Amino acid sequence: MDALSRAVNEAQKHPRSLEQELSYGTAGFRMRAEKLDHVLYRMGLLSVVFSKYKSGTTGLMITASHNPEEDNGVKIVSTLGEMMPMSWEKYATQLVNVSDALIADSLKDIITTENIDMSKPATVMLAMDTRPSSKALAQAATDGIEALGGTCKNFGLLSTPQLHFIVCCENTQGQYGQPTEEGYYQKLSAAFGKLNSGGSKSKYRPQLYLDQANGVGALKMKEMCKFLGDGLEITSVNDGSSGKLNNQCGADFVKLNQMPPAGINLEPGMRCASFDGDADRIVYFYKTSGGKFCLLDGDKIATLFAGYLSDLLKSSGLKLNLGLVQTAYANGSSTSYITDVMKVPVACVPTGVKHLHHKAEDFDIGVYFEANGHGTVLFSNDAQKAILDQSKKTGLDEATRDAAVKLETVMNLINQTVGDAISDLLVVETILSQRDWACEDWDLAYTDLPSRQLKVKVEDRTVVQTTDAERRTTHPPGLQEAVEGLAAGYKNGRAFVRPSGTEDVVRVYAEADSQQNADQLAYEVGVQVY
Ligand code: 16G
Ligand code: ZN
Repeated sequence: MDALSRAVNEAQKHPRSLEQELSYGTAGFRMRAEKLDHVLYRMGLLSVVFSKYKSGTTGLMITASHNPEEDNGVKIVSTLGEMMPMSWEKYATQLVNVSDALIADSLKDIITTENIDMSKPATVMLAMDTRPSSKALAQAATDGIEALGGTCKNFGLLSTPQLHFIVCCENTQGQYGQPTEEGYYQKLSAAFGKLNSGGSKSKYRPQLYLDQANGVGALKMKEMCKFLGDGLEITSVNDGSSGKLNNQCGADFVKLNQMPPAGINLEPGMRCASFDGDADRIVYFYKTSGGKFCLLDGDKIATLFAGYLSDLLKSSGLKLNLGLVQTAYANGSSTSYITDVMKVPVACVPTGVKHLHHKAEDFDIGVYFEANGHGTVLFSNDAQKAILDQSKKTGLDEATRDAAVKLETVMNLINQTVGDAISDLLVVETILSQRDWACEDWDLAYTDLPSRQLKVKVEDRTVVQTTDAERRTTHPPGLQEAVEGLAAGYKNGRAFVRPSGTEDVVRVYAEADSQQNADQLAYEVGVQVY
């Protein structure tokens, strides 16, 4: 039997019972876990075809990130650890929606259009988060991979960024690191150790309270700590031993509710952070001596990173352009601060990591972050080479060389394949330590404008269409004018409306000079959508 017939045959074990049309969205397919069996089988098939197309090992991650424990999802990872290209999303959508009998036709269509040599070998690396449904879904994916003759390397539980990292290492012959979980800990911990070799501090304390969303990040951070030695003392909260995944905890909960997660009795002087369910997002928070809860979100992390890298660039004598990428959700104060004070170019793109990542590639050093805490830094090939050359150059004065070596080491601490909560945590801690800052010092850069997010349930979210990196609507008629009119009524008022890429809702964002005004503006805009 040829591979395509086997793919159809094996599909009997994973029949499509769902009539609903699904689409490969911002973060792959994501929904209630019980609906996903045939989706995973078919994404197993696609990841093999994609591996043959790329002539390299691809990845398949089973997770629904910050969604409730009952959900699950799947994303395909490309050979350098980046997301599957957008041009392939239509194939994923098509393959998932055809009837069981038409699977071979759908695959043939992709193979012909992309001119794929099916005799090439294919390997897919598979990993999953801690959801109870993940294991069975991994079996469905494995069946799909094997039906098309691919080799499945199942890594079991990994954080999403760990899988991206390992796929990248595998396809770059170890240049990026060793393609194993241990290789990940080794690379990051070695860089962290070099950058944090002690010295007395007056404000920075190497103690962190870490809310791990009861997810896979808890297991992986525990492993990482074994490699870090006693450089950083972490108090684990929501480590999965009793609570439910993402329930009253995690980065998304903290960001949306602007309050500490369950399990942390927040007191002034404590530095805290929250991961999301698959450890690709992180936010920090603390309480002022006056008792106010303060969030240090993705925007604050981005400015911390960019400020540090920009200083190192200056001291190292390297002429590389540094830029920052945000989305419409970035707080207006952060954008003004980056532009007016840091004088760093800033770009705005639509929501979703693939858009940010892509835009960040326009810079020698591109820092990208979503306000929700997903982000990383990309160094172009030329930038990497320039940094390595400079750190090895003889005849430089000590301060210049030291800055170049630091840049090189920070580069090794960053998971450039995708936003990574563990890597980002280690970078934040390194910068705070080197600057000898407490959270209050970090937070001084700018003051966030109060903001509010709402979701509105509508019959058909696709009615709302946007332009200008989702900052303006083009449809339905009149909505944009109404939103602008409402925002103009508030000092520093800004609002936008966009259809969610992951849920059947329309999202509203508003900011203004006071919390009350931001709430009011969000409500008024929400009424327009409803
Ligand atoms: C996904 C995206 C995240 C984005 C969020 C928006 C990836 C890996 N993740 O979680 O970046 O912020 O969706 O969701 O791209 P929304 O479209 O429902 O607002
Ligand atoms: Zn996530």
